[in-house]
Amino acid sequence: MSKWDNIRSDFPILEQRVNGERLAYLDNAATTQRPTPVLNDLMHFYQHDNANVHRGVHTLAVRATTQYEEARKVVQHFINAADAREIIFTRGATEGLNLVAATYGRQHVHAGDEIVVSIAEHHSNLVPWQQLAIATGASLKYIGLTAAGSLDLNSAEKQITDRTKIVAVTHASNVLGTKTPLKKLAVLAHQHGAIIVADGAQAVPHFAVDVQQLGVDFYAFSGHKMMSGMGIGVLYGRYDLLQAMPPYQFGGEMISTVSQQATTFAEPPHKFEAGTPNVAGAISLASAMNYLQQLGMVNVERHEQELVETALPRLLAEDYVTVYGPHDPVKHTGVISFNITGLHPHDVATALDMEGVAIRAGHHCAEPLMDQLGVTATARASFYVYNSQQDVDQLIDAIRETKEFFHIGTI
Ligand code: C6P
Repeated sequence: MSKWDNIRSDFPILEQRVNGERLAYLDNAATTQRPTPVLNDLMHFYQHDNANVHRGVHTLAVRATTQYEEARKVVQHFINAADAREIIFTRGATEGLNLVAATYGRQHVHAGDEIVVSIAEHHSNLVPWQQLAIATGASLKYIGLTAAGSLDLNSAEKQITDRTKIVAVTHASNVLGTKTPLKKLAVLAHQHGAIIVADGAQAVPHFAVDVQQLGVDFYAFSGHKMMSGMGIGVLYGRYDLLQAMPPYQFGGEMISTVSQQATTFAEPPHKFEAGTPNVAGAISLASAMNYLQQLGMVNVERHEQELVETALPRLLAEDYVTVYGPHDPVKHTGVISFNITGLHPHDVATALDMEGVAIRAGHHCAEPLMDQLGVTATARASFYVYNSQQDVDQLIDAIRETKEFFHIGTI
């Protein structure tokens, strides 16, 4: 047994049996589970320190404010931002991406301009740009994929032009399990005078991300996909860009002065954090990041890689299984999408659930990508730190049992 197998005991939720079976939780791309240290930190905040932030001078208010701002610094170091003021707490990746579209986008994108996304985008990094294009008269262009499902740099070179104002791409696909060559795209975008916005929802939880080294202008991700409480996320933005942007929402916390007819706004990040923030969420995110740092992000990536190295060939060996995305485990993150011939993915997910295996089925909020793949939906298994080879075995066994049950290939 390796130290990775012991990690499972940090996650109380995984102790339960589902439909009488050991729980193999393989829906981590949708949301992850929380370890005891994160649950304890959440409980501790509500039992000892709960108060609103940036408002009160009483002891609890000072404690809550200190912890909230300390959490911002933990996030800053986790993604190597140059300054804690570049970290905006949001509800999640979705809100961060909407924020950029509604502020920077509205300010800089005009009729005749171009916004470039990839065909592999989650709706959260597509619909805000599509709606911005509709509202401004800009055009929305798509970077295509290679045959193996990776982002096609040749296509990017064609699509990004001097008319491009914003390039918005995912750092890692929630369907194909591919990583985007973000650094190269950032160089390309900047050569054409565009900014680059990255969706890191499936990246930051799984491998080391350094926003300065990547050269991105904005980078959004969600805490719940990396073991924090729900409803907390992060938007990283280059400070000079944040300073020049209009606010996203208006209200308490984000102002400097307010008179009857006019308001001046606070400096970033508070300019973008109107209203009472998710203080407990931010604290739990810092706690989850500390937990991940103790494991080491290089080790987290390697652990998931090892699981994919066994799971992927075993899935490919089943001739009634179609795997989407690269067939080379080295090119894969811990996300594997597949279908079973003759079965709807929802039936696959239901059948696997009977064996205690939790996977997701559906279009994964990536309908244009589904169209490109020629399917309406896929099944998807996604790994995280607490998964083990036992989960891989349980997945493969459950798929084989599903095949037997539905007489796949024998009718
Ligand atoms: N993908 C999935 O099962 P939020 O909902 O804001 O936390 O994250 C949105 C999001 C943005 N980008 C990518 C690449 C994502 O995968 C997600 C969330 C989940 O694939 C739920 S649809």
